[in-house]
Amino acid sequence: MTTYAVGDLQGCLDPLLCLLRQVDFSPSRDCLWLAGDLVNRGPQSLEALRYVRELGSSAVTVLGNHDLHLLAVAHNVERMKKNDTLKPILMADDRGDLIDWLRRQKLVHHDADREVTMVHAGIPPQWTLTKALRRAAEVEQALQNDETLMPYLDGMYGNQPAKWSKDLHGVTRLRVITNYFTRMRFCTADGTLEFAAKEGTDSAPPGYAPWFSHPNRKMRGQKLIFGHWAALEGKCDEPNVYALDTGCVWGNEMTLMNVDSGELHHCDCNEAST
Ligand SMILES: [Mn+2]
Repeated sequence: MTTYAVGDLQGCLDPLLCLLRQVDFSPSRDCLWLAGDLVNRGPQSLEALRYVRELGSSAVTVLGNHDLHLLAVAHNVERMKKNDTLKPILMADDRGDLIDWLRRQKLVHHDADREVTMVHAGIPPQWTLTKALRRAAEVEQALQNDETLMPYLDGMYGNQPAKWSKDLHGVTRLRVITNYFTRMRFCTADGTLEFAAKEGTDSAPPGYAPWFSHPNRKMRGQKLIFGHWAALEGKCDEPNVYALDTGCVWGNEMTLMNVDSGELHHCDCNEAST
């Protein structure tokens, strides 16, 4: 039994299937972790969502910003944006099952045996693993409860407040947690977020740094897998932190990591889709 982790699919299923063939992945034997953003921008969002759902307990998914956006659009809380490729999901016969499955996925996954954690964007410097799991559970509960789902989705969008405080409550509190786990790239040492910069680590605004590079980061040294930040091109100098989004949907490649051995496999996304 081997555990693999893959970066953002963003509606690219063929490159994933190409990678799974490369490693002879078997759903009855192996496990696939997905670092979120299964859907949007790419051509096969519906197919990707169906594929991962059908893997059942052989797959572990954490939610990304695009997955949450799909939930908001499907519940009529937000409109589709110009470049969204979510329509086939919304028109599908099994739309209800797919959306319901998506809202039951986690924001942070921790494997205690392997001592590895996975999240879509990152974990802010000021949070320990215990804190992160507790905060993630708050959002997971809000998503899964019929009474809180709509207020949560409705209050989810926005860049403020830029920093966590334990005194925050309601949808504002859930928004900051969501922004850390699903949208963060740069922050200050105390976890103040900045969303304008989206390029590589060189594009840090003054006073800010990549979330993983702060020397006082509480989870420093612990193994952490993330996606979301395609401009890193899979490069992350921080020991034990693995950047798996290598920009497949932008014509680069998709990366699959053997979580047990650390071995990386790549698929050229232009080749896979022709
Ligand atoms: Mn993302």
